[in-house]
Amino acid sequence: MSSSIDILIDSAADKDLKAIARKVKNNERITDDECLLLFEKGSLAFVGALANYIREKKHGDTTYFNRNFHIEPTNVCVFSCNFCSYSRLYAHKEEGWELSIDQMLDIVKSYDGKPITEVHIVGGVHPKMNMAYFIELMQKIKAHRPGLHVKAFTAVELDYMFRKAKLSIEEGMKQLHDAGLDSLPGGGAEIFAPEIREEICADKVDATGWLAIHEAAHNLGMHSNATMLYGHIEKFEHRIDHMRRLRELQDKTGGFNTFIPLKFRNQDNAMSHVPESSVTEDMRLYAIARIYLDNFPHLKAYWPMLGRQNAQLTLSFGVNDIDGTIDDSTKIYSMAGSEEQNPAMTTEELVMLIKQAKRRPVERDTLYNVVKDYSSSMPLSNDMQAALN
Ligand code: V47
Ligand code: SF4
Repeated sequence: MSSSIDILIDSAADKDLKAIARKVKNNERITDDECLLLFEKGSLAFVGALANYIREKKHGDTTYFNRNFHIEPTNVCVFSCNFCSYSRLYAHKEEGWELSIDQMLDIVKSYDGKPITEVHIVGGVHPKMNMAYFIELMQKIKAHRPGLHVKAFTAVELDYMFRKAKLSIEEGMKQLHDAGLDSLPGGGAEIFAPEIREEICADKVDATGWLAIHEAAHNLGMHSNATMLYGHIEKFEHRIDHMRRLRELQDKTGGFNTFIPLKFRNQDNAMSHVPESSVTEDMRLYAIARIYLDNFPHLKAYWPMLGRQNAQLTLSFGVNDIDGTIDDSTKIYSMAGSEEQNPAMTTEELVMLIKQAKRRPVERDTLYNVVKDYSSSMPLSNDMQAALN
């Protein structure tokens, strides 16, 4: 009997697409040219089936989520990315917020006794929130709750912090790691190609700097994620260039956990005239990323940005992780016009969302250790059960 991948190989009309399907079957890496071909010629059904084959080979039906909360120390930012709906320039900081260390610690304490495994801390780049400030924050969080995994600071925030403190990347990273920083989120990557970066975020850390910061973290044994802000003015070539640089660093260090494509949202920012990508294009991108990034263990859909239903759909296009049960403390997306104005989902809702897609919900910690398998253990309320049937 033919397997699904054999049927796909046999049915591909284009000989180059057929060759790509064969490579996927044989666990071979696709080239940049082949990736471009997928973007240009691969139908949603074709790339989706290939991505799903890879996803099921790597993870079966398992779909991860985690229980985390976000802290955004400030939305005051010295940079002025054109896609950002969130930051307030330092010159207009009366419109922004700045949390003190005690206020952030109070947020951490508000989760005492709750089964949360991670705090995700990112925000604008405030000129007065420096290394000493964040070292104290890390130390206090760890003193209060040593088992809480601290995933914090984009490479943009770190680059600014280290330069201000006149520290090398290696030294700065070591100081924060020693203070309690466990891993890095994937933000700030946007699109690496300089001609696009110049147009959308000219004044912040460039590709070389972003990659060097993640490499330094990996060399200390820390893990990190990588994002790509897509669906604006970039071309397919720029997406491939971005993913190629990530694939190369991953070959070197193996330190990336997850790739997270972030769909550009166009509300209330300096790029509001740029139309947003269609759902078909979103799904094609997820699928192609799954095929190209063969050395990334996980592919995540960030549901507050995509919306719940589209995030659910990505589970058939290579995605095996839908982030966390975040509460409504994150504003960067709701301010950019994302689907979710108050992004909060209970564990029960997340489990249902995954089960509706006929996948197996598994709660993980930041490093993908299994916390709990919900495939059969969670009794759903009658309403939820009815929605599943
Ligand atoms: O780098 C800002 C993006 C990122 C917009 O590592 C926008 O687990 C779309 O990286 N439209 C920060 N995106 C957030 C981030 C992240 C999120 C969730 C999980 C993880 C992780 C990381 O938000 C920025 C930028 O690419 N962003 N504005 C916008 N208008
Ligand atoms: Fe600042 Fe980040 Fe917004 Fe850029 S995306 S302006 S670095 S908060």
